[in-house]
Amino acid sequence: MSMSRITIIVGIVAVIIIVILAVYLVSPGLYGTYGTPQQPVSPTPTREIEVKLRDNYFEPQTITISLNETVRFVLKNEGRVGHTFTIDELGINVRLAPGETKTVEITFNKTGSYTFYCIPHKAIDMIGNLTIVMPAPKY
Ligand SMILES: [Cu+2]
Repeated sequence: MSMSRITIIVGIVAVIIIVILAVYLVSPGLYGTYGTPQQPVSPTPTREIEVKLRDNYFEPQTITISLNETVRFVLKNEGRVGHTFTIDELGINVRLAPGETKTVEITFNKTGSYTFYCIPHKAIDMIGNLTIVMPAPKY
């Protein structure tokens, strides 16, 4: 093998190594050992809960959710007047005309409790309670 051929082979190998290193450094996370994943995982609902809005109460009126659950609330206005599903602390305010159904997804990442209510009927007790609890341990 001539000297010039060895030089060419060494050159090609060097270029390949440089390309591999460049790809590795430019795309951290692809290999799992460098950096952290850059895209947050979009939560998929772990549970669907139907909430009926009637004249003038919620059904159910108490809802218990486990910590870190993502819940899709299916809100159905079965009344003859407009109602809202409102949770001040979470910035949620869904208005529903009679007969209307809407969904809202919420991820609960701290324990505690929230009041949900209907704006026009809060004064006559159209109120419910959401409690977020630690999930039962799995054995
Ligand atoms: Cu109402």
